[in-house]
Amino acid sequence: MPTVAITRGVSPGIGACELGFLEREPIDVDRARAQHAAYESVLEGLGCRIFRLEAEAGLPDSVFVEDTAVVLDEVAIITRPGAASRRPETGAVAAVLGRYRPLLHIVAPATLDGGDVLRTGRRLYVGRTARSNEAGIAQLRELVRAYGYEVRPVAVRDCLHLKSAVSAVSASALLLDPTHVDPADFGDHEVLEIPDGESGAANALLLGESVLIPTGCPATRDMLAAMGMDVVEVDNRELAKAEGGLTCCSLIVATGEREHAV
Ligand code: CIR
Repeated sequence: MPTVAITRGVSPGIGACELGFLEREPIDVDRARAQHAAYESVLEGLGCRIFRLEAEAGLPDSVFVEDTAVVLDEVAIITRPGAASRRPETGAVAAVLGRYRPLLHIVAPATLDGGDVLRTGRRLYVGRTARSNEAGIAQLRELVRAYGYEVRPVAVRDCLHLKSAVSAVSASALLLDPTHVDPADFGDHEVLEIPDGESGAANALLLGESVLIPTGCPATRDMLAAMGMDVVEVDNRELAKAEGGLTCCSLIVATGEREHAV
């Protein structure tokens, strides 16, 4: 199926990004841009058409487009990010997503970050984090109910987003860091715990039959490869200093043949 990956250029202001759990360290914008471009090339190589939004100097975190929307088969939900500085990011993303899906919106006082929403089939796991509040979870539940999706809140400990700690690596398997989420919350899935010391690998991006994981996680790579998965390593070290992972930098949209009128 034709697939679009919506991305956004790395802001020259990325050094002023929001941080939840990391100490601030300098980010080399040129290196971040080179790594981001390589990431886009990987997506392109795996069959995505890249729709790259312009970098925004005044929106330090705008490269992390995942947080601005939840894309489902039938609709897309434009979020209201938990960090106030990130709320102006949604407009440009909504303008593009509106071509492909009818849009629904999370509204105040609710907050929700797309990084807190993990979809498996017709179920949406939603992380309870500093970024996604109870009103956000409740609004999401109401918005998607008509489309047959069930929303399941999940506790997240000591990390930014749910998907920092658990992500899908196949239609049935989840890759998970048990220091941040409880494997029992995902009991009816095959749960693969990340090898010791490779916490960053818990944020993997499944694209078709391929799984993107960050470089520097050889035990995870070997574990997934031994299960027959096509594993692609992507160097994301510069944006990782801004607490961004591989899912964060794109919104993957299966487009079918039709586009909606804008
Ligand atoms: C933030 O704190 O919002 C950004 N510095 C990082 C966002 C990463 N996004 C994600 O995990 N989905």
